[in-house]
Amino acid sequence: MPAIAEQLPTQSYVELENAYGAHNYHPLDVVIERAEGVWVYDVEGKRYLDCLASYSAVNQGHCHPRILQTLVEQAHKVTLTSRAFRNDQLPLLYKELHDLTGYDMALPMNSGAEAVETAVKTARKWGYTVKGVPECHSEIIVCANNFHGRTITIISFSTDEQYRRGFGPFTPGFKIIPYGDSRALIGAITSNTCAFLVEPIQGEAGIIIPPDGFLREAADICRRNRVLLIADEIQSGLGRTGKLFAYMHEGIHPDVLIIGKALAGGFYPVSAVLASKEILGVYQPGDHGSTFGGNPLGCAVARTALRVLIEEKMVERSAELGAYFLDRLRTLRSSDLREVHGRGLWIGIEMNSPARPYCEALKQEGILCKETHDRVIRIAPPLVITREEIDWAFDRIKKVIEK
Ligand code: IF1
Repeated sequence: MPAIAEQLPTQSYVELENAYGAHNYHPLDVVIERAEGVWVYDVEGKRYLDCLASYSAVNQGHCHPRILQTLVEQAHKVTLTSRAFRNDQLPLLYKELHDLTGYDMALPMNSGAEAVETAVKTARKWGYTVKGVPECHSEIIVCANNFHGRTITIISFSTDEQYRRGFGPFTPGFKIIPYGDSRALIGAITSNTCAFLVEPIQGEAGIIIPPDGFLREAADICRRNRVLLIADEIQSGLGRTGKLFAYMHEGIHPDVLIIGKALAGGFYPVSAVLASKEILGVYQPGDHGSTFGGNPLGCAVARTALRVLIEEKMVERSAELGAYFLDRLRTLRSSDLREVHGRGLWIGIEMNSPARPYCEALKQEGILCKETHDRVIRIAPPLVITREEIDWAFDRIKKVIEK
């Protein structure tokens, strides 16, 4: 194995990966060795502007120095206590999350999928113990084209055949309605409905923004029917759309909020479910847990990642620079270009043909981005991107799209 700093050529890493790793991904052939802010560097020394930001997990920019310092300092002190004992970071993270979001309580986990699972468990238990749904009859409503993660329960309510094929049997108890359709939501609710789980903007589906007012109507419908509104803001949250959370564009307050990804600035997997005392109060000691959830290293990192996001005005940057980027991208002209849409620094360039060749061409130009749902080039750089870097990116995107 090569020592650090003595690199193999790209192709050697690709071959190793193909030989010894499961092929559950088809990544671009760029082997990243280090990164800083919006820039990543490959093993050949080539520099790229990162327009994916690890699916919004590095909103604060790669290797943010303040978060890095916290990671190192906390790693020298204590990293893991398990929840059998208390640690001095988790209570502070709880309080800071409360102060930042207004939610009473939080339940910490690690990956996004675990937090979604936790929200589903919470909604079911709330349904049985508070709402009075007969045991094992819980129903949860979700949307078509959702993406909430990869566990068996979560793929049980996916509408993407590839995510489900070969993985059954599935978890029952979910109903699927079209995204953005409040009449369908009303129609799907029964006395056994515990929750409506929704992405305020659908990421994987192609950065799909629902019709204006949909979330407000959904919140209203849920409240009138005693159904919990659960917002999955794992990807849309923490500044990506130009607000702290995407639900804020509609002035609502979901009953349950799921966060992850940028919560720890890309240094560490930290996720959480936030809700009121009435809702998270359903848990008794022993009901649910995780070895790593709430560990002091993750909590310390998350505390600084949140502080950096707020103090360095990244949410405001996302709103302002996202609008600027979107305006510029809307001037693109090509017969293959269908539509440019987005909110904050989360922009989809929808083509009439597969987006993958465009992503390959952009890589040649020094921009890394990832297609989604075949025909959408998604642009989601770290929120620390500057106007000059957007101009730099735009020139290259223009060259590739208008070629
Ligand atoms: C992969 C997509 C993005 C998410 C929302 C929960 C999760 C995710 C709204 C689960 C995760 C990731 C997973 C990653 C690719 C990526 C993705 F294209 F698949 F949909 F971001 F757009 N809710 N999204 O977006 O969080 O368990 O992964 O921490 O390769 O599966 P996780």
